[in-house]
This record gives sequence, structure tokens and C-alpha cells, in this order.
Amino acid sequence: MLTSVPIPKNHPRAQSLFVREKLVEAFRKGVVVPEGLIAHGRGEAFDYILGEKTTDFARKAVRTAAAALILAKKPVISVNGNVAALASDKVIELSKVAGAAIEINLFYRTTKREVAIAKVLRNAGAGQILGVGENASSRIAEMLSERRRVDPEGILTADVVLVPLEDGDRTEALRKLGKTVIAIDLNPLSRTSLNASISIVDNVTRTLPLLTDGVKSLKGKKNIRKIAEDFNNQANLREAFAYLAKRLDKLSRGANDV
Ligand code: PTJ
Repeated sequence: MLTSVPIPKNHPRAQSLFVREKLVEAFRKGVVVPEGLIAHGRGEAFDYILGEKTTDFARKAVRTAAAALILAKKPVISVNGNVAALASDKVIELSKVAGAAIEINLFYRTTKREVAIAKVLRNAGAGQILGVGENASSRIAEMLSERRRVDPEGILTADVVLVPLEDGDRTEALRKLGKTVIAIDLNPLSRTSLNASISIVDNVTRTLPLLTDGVKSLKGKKNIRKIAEDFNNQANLREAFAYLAKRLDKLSRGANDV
């Protein structure tokens, strides 16, 4: 515990405070950047409005994402500082079940951080980790940020890329390259959500286990391609906006359990 004041276990927001502590600890270790703490706060705000639960439209996107991962020839899970701090174990489980590679890809890229994040992943049980140091030797020409540096064994040649929790420029660039991009982002208005092929508007910590279960239960089924083809991301995002508007409307009229 890093705070001088311990968090009481019966605090009504204890779980949320523990998660914050986890991120602060990862920040002190150089895994998470200060901007990552800001991003977490933004995520928390959207999660509040969503009701801190996985909605039906998020479940629909998860099922589609599971189908896309099964159909993929070369799926890759992209990991940044926040994801490593919040969900390394969950990323590894999904990578095993979906046969997906794990690649570290950072907006605020330094070799020191790549190594620190690789250590967190290894401690959680990861095998091969792509995108570290000289291995991120390829460049995505369409991009200007440090995220353009990718591993030729990973994101560069992947057909499906899972991008949990990130900024939007890479999603657009990867789509232009013809890749299927699965985003997990609590903000349905973000450029990532608006531009992804499949946008899961939910918390990464809830989504990743659901995605792992989804891949397990769909594997070997006949209708996988149909699930992927029937999905309309823009329609699903509109459901997210309608849900948020309806929930706030009910709350504004005095409902306390919506
Ligand atoms: O580790 P790096 O260097 O790659 O940097 C990572 C951050 C997150 C700092 C970088 O990608 C960034 O600046 O991201 P943004 O533009 O702040 O976007 C992060 C998005 O993730 C926002 O839309 C948040 O609402 C969302 N978000 C935050 N926490 C969660 C989340 N989405 C899902 N689950 C969360 N737990």
C-alpha cells in the first residue's frame, strides 16, 4: 500500500480506490506515465455514467470481437502502460486462448518503459513479447507519433489488432492499412471508438475476461463468420449513445437504480 492513509475495506468506493493505487504504484515504477493517470480519470468518469457494468451493446461487441479473433490469421494484442498495470494477467490469458501475440506499443515510448512493461508482463507469465527495443524496427508511414514504431513480427503484419485503451491516431492508421481494429475504450466519443472496426465501450478489466470466455465458447462453432459479418459498429455505437442519454434522463427524473 503506497498511501500513508490505508483504504478502509468497507469504503463504498474501495475497489475503485484500490485500482487507483495500482496505477499510482505502476506510475512510480515507470510503467504508467502521468498522462496515463489522467486517462484513467477520464475512463472512471465514463464508467460512472455507464453504471460501472458491462452493457448489452458492449456484450454484442465482445462477441463479435471474439469471432474476429478466432477468424484471424495473425491476431496481436497491443499493450501500453495502463493495460500492463491494470490487466497483465488478463491479457496473457486472452493471448493464450486466442493464439494472439502480445506487442508493447507506447505513445510515450522510451526503452526504459518498454523494458519495465515487459518485466510486468513476464512476471505475470507472458512468453514472447514483441515490440521491445530494436525489435520495433518497422514504421507505419501514416503516423507521426512514437506509436508508428512496430514489430515486423507483430502489428505490422497482423490482420486483427486489439487495442485496449489508447489514443486515436493509430486506430485510423491501422484501418487505412486494411487491418481489423478491436478497441476497448470507455469513451464512445473517442477517435479510437469512432474509428475502430469493433468498438467495445467498457472497462478493460471487465472486457478482457469476457473476451477470453467468448473465444472459448465460440471456438469450433459454425456461425462465427456470420457473427462477424452481421455486426454494425456504427449502429452499436449509436446504441451506446442512446443508453447513456436514457440513463441520464432517468436519473434526472429521480430514479436511483437504473
Ligand atoms: O502507455 P502509453 O505511453 O502508450 O500511454 C497510454 C495513454 C493511455 C496515456 C495514451 O494512450 C493516451 O494518452 O490515451 P488517451 O488519449 O488519454 O485515451 C485513453 C482512453 O482510454 C480514454 O478514452 C479513456 O476514457 C479510456 N480509458 C481509460 N481507462 C480505461 C479506458 N477504457 C477502458 N478501460 C479503462 N480502464
